Amino acid sequence: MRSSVQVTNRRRILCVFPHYTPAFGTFNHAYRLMKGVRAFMPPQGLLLIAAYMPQEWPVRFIDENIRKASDADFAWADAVLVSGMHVQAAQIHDIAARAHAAGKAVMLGGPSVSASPEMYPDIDYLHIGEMGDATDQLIARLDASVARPAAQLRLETKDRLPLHDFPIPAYDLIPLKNYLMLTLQFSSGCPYLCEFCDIPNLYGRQPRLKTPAQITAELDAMRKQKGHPPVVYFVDDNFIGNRKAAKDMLPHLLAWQQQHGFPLNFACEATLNIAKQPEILRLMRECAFLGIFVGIETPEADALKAMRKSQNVAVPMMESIKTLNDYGLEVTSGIILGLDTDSDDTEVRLKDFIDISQIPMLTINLLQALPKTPLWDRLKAAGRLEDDPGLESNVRFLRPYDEVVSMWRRCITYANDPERLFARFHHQVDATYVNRIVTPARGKLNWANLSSGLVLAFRVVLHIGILSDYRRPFWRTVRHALRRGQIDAVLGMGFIAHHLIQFTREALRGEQNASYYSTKLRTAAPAPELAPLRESA
Ligand code: B12
Ligand code: SF4
Repeated sequence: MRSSVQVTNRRRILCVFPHYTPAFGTFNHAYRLMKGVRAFMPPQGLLLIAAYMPQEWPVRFIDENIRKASDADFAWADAVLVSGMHVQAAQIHDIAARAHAAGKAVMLGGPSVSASPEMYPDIDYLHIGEMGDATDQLIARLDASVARPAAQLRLETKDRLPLHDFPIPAYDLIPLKNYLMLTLQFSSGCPYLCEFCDIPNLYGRQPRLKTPAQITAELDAMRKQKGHPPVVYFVDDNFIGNRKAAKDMLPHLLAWQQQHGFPLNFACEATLNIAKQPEILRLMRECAFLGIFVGIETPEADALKAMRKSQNVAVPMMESIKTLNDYGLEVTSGIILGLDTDSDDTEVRLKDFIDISQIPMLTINLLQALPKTPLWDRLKAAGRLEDDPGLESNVRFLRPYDEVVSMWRRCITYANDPERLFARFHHQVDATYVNRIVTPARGKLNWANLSSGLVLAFRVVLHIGILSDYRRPFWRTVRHALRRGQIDAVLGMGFIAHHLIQFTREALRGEQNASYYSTKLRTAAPAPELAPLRESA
C-alpha cells in the first residue's frame, strides 16, 4: 500500500541508488559476458520507498550501477531520495553533493544511515530504521516544503509498517533486463545474535513476514517485463528465521511455478541449521531453488562459539553441506579472517575446509566491526577500534596486522586458483547439479531467454574457453558437465569462476579491499611479495 498521508502539493521525487564498490559478491567481471547486464540486483529498499510515495507524486528512479543521474535529473526533481550500505558511503556523499549543487534537498535512508547517522552530517533529512511512521513524517515534511532545512533533521521509525502492508516494489521504474538477478523480500529480521552482525539491531529479532499472496504478486509484477533475469534472490537475512512461515509459503511458490511452467529459479540466504529441515529443503528443491548463501564464517568450532554463532556448531558442518547439495543446492559461504581466535593453524584449517567442503564460491574477508553490534561495543571498550583509513579493517587484530592481511591474500589465492576452483565445480556436477529437479522447458522458452543464453554461451566460450589462461581446467569441467547434460551449469560456473579469478587477481595487485565492509580508499599498491595465481594454460 502507499502512504496514507494526505498531500496537497505535487512533488517530483528522484530516487538515486549509489554505485557498488566491487567485491567478490558483486560479480562485476561477469557482466560483460551477459547480454545487457549492467548491475547485480535491483535495490529492494529504495524501490519500496518509491512505491510508497503518494499516488500524485511522480517518481524517477536511477540506479547508478546502470546509469549516472544527470544534471537534468537533478534539475527535474523537487527532492532527492538516497539509500545505501556503509561501503557505499563515499558514493552517497557524492550524490548528495550533486543534488545540493542543483539546490535540492536530500533524504537518506537504508542500512548505513540507520546504523550510523553520524556518518552523514551533509544530508538534509536522515531516515533511521525501516519504513514506518518516520517515512510518513518525511512525506508530510516534503509536502509542506521542498526547501533544504536550516539544520539537519533526523526522523526515526518507532512504528514499523507491517510487511504485509508493504507495497510491491516499484519494479516498473527500472529496466529489470539490466540486472543479473531479481530480488524479493519475504521476511525481515533474524532471531540469532552473532557478535559481528547488525541485523538484529537494525531489523529486529522477531522475523516479520509478507504473505504468500504478496510473494506471488511480486513475481507477477516482475514477469510483466520482457527479458527479466531468470533467477530471484530472496534478500531475507535468514530464509528460515521463522521456519513455520517458510514451510507455509513454499507450497504457494511451488503452485505458482507449476502454473507458469517454472519460469524462474531461486536462491536465498540461511543459517546452516536449515540442513535439519528436510521438509523445507524438499519444498525448496521442488520450487527450483539452486543456491544458498550460508554464513559459515569459520570452520573452527571455538571461533564459532566465541562469535556466538552457536547455530553453526549445533550441526556437523560437512554433513550439513552435503545434505544441502543432496537437495540440489549449491552452497556459497561467507568466511571471516582476523578473529580473536585465529591461530597458527587457522590458514591450514581454512584451506582444508575449502578442499573438503568443495564449496566453489567463498567470500573470504577480514573482520570489520560494524556500529550497532556487540563486537563494536566489546572492541570499543577494549580500545581496539582503529580509525585509520589506510588500514584494511577498523579492528586491531590480536595477531600482527601484516600477518592477517597476508593470510587473507594467501587464502583467496588458494581458494580461487583456477585449477582448484574448477575442480570444486567439477565435484558439484555429481554432488549437486544432478540432484536438481528437471523443470519443464515451456516456462523459460522465450526469445529473450534464448538470445541471452546464446550470447552468454558465445562469450563464455570466447573469453574463458579461448582467450583466458584458465581455459584448460574450464574445458575439463565443461566436458564432465556436458556428459551429464548439465548445460545451464556450464554457463553458471563459467561466469562465476571468471569473476572470482579476475577479482582475486585485482585484489592481489592491491586494487581491492580485504574487508568489503571497509570504505578504505584504494591506493592500488601492488603486492610484489605474492605469487600470481597459478597459470594453467
Ligand atoms: C541483497 C543484499 C546485498 C546485495 C545488494 C543488492 C542491492 N541492489 O541492494 C549485494 C549482494 C550486492 C550486497 C553486497 C554487500 N552487502 Co549487502 N545486503 C543485502 C541484504 C541481504 C538485503 C538488502 C535488501 O534488499 N533488504 C531489504 C530492504 C527492503 O531493506 P532496506 O534496504 O534496509 O530498506 C528498508 C529501510 O532501510 C528503508 N529504506 C531503505 N532505503 C531508504 C531510502 C529512503 C530515502 C528512505 C526514506 C528509507 C529507506 O526502507 C526499507 C523498507 O523498510 C542486506 C541485509 C538486509 N536485511 O537488508 C545486506 C546488507 C545491506 N549488506 C551488507 C553488507 C555489509 C554488504 C557487503 C559490504 C558485504 C557482504 N555482506 O556481502 C557487500 C557490499 C557491496 C558493495 N561492494 O558495494 C550489510 C550492510 C551493513 C550496513 N549497515 O551498511 C547488510 C545490512 C547485511 C549485514 N549486516 O551484513 N548486499
Ligand atoms: S544468523 Fe546471519 S543474519 Fe542472523 S545474526 Fe547471525 S549473521 Fe546476522
